[in-house]
Amino acid sequence: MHESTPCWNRELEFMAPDQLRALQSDRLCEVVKLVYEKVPYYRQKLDDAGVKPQDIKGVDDITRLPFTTKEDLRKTYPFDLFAVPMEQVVRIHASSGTTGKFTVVGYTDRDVDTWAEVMARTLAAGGTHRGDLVQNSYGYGLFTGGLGAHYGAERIGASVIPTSGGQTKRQVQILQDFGSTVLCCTPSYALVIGEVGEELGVSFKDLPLRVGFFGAEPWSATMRQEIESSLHAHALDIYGLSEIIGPGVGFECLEKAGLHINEDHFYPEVIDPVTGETVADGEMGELVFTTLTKEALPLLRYRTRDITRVIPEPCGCGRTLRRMRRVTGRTDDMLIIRGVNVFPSQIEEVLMGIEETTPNYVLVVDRKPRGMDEMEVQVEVSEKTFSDEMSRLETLSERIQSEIESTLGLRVSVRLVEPKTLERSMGKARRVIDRRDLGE
Ligand code: DLL
Repeated sequence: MHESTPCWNRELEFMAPDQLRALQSDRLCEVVKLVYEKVPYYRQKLDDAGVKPQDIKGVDDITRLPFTTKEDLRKTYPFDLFAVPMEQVVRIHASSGTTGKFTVVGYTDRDVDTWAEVMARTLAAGGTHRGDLVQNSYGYGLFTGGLGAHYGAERIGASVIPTSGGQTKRQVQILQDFGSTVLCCTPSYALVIGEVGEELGVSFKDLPLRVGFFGAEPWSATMRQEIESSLHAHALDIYGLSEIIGPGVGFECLEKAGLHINEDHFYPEVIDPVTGETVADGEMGELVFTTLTKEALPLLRYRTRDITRVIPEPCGCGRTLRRMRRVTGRTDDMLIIRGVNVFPSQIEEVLMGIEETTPNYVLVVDRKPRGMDEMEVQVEVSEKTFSDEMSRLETLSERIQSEIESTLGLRVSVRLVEPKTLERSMGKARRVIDRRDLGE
């Protein structure tokens, strides 16, 4: 069965676990040496932690290394964590985040090559091959989505259509006229494409589109069903972050049962975000990565702030690369409303379970004059529901309110809005509007 699993690099994706661990150990020793010798900031950090490169003999010693955080990237802004001179940097990307400065990342020739390799694995795992038409609607630019998917598809030898995000009608026209077989974009934009296509009378089931690679923001299992039934194609989750390389850190295979981590290049750990201790195998926590092969921006134990768990059981596809569960939230996405911890994804789950609503919602958080925090859930209802009687809409809004209350233990107000009134995004969707002035 495994011989028939579509894949890009059989040798590395199906490597015996002990061999993989030996490779990771060798590479870890190299990277610690590299940052100690080439990056003064890291040398200082390791000296402060009392660790010398020769103390690290393999991945079992990794917990002796200090963490790297977004704060370290800020302090070294823009280039001071680079381990090579600018003459060897062939590309720079940056992500803006919600607060503060850009996070700037650099790549050598070999880093770009590694990136194409891990993205080729990602796309091949969903069956992409030479001859496929890959419509790449991730944004091209400082964001890593566009060029990351682009190089991966080219590495496979597929034909890339670099549409970038936006101009949705044109996206639908290209999908139809060119007969794109593969689509890459954020899951929220996939829904927008489906919605606009439907308005234009496109019958997706008659199009050759086979599979989509969706990531860059959290989404749920229910959202997968929505996308698959709208676009009539497989919807696979892909994960990554600029600091580590961009997209290509983790990818789903057609089993759709969690994301394989390209762990020969990015060594994963899951920690308790409060204590920093490693959690037991399979427990939820904050994902941490050490880059094992990066040259321009090698990072030790980088705290992603993404919450997930490692799935220790082997996957039905036969790959030995361990899997992680889909990322449902970030430690810093967590809203604290009247003392209750709320992740937007929990509200999304509730909304997705209610048939009369659509996947378009926004959470507006505000602080009342007396200092009480309030959250309003604005959600679009379906056309059919919207034309219902007022009283039925009221019942629906009460039902949503009570389901959220029983799931989260938090009373929120619910505002049902007309279909297609909430802002659509062509990249990462903005789900939370926090009007509280909480300072920095
Ligand atoms: O979003 C890279 C990427 C591009 C991934 C295209 C997948 C597809 P950044 O802009 O640096 O990089 O944002 C990274 O986005 O730490 C997560 O919080 C979130 N994220 C990325 N992929 C997923 C996903 C790109 N599949 C941050 N599920 C990460 C949930 C995701 N969150």
